[in-house]
Amino acid sequence: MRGQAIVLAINGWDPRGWEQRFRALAGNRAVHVFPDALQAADSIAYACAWKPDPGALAKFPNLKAIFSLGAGVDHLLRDPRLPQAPIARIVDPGLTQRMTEYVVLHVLMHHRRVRLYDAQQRACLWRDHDQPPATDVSVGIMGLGVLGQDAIEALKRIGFKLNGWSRTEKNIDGVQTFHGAAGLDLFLAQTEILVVLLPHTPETERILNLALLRKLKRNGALGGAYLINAGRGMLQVNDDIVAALDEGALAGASLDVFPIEPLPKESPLWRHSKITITPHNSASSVPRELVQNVLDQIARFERGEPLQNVIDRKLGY
Ligand code: NDP
Ligand code: OXD
Repeated sequence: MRGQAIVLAINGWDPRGWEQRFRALAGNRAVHVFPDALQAADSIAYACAWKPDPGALAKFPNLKAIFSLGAGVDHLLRDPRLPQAPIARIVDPGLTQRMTEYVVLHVLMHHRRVRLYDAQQRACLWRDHDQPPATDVSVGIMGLGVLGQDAIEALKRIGFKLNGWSRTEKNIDGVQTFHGAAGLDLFLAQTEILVVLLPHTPETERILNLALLRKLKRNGALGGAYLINAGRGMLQVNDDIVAALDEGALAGASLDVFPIEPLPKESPLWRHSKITITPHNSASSVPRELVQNVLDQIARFERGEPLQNVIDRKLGY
C-alpha cells in the first residue's frame, strides 16, 4: 500500500537536491513537487515547504501537517490562506552547529579586529592595536531559543561576558538574562557585540533601528559596538544601520539576512567599509541532513505520537 503523499513547495532554494533526497528516503510514499503535485492534490497529506507561493498549500484539501524546511516559519505565516494544519519547524544538530560556527566566527572577527587588519594588509601596514581579552568584552544575544542557547555555550567557553534577552524569563548558567520590553534597555546598555537570533514576528519587525542601536555600549573594552544579525532581515532597518555606522553608534556589522533577498545590487550595504555581508547562509538547510529529520517526524505522527517543534501560530514562532 502507498503511504500518504508529500508535496515539496520550495522557492528561493534549488529544489532538486530536496526532491532527490526525499524520493531516495521516502520508501513507498509518493513525493510530488509543486505545482505538478496539483494533479494528485487529494492524496497529499504532508507539505514540506520553504517560501511557498501564497495560497499554494491551500490547494491541498487533505493536509495533515506542514513542515518548514528551515528553523524559521515566517515564510509560511505570511500566507493568509495557509491551511490550519500544525506547523513543525526544523530543529537539527547540524543546522544548530552551523549557526554557532557563524556566531563564533563573527564575534571573534569583531573582537580580534579582523577587518582592520585586512585593511592594513592591503596598505602593507604593520601596526598592532590594543587587544582586550574576551573576559572583558560583553556579548549580548537577542533570542535565547535553540540557536541562541547553543551559541552561548560556545562563546562561554571562549570567556566572553554574556547577556541574553528573550520574550519570557530565562535562567541560564553564566548568563545575565533580561526579558521583555522592560529588560531591553538594560540588556543593550551592557552589550558591546549584539548577536541577533530572533524570529521575524509582528513584535520583532524593524526592532534593529537607530534608536535601539544607539543604546548599545560603546565605551566598553572594545571601544565600540558591533551588530551581528543572523535572525531575519525584516528585523533590521537598513538605512538605520548605515546611519548608526556613520555616526559611530556602531563600529561594525555582520549581516546575513536582509529585508529583500537577494540584497539588491544597488544597496549601499554592499559597499560600506564597516559591513560584512553573507548571503543568508549562516545556517543553511541541507537536504542530506534534514530530509530524514522530516521523515522521522512523519513516521512519529503516523504512529500517533505528537509532532516535535510545533510552532505557536499566535506568537509567530
Ligand atoms: P526559537 O524559537 O528556538 O527561539 C526564538 C527566541 O526568540 C526565543 O528565545 C524567544 O523568546 C525569542 N523571541 C521571540 N519573540 C521575541 C520577542 N518579541 N521579544 C524577545 N524575544 C523574543 O528559534 P531558533 O533559536 O531555532 O531560531 C531563531 C531564528 O533564527 C529563526 O526564527 C530564524 O528566523 C533564524 N534563523 C536564521 C538562519 C539563517 O541562516 N540566517 C538559519 C536558522 C534560523 P522565548 O524563549 O521567551 O520564547
Ligand atoms: C532558517 C533559515 O530559518 O535558513 O532555517 O533562514
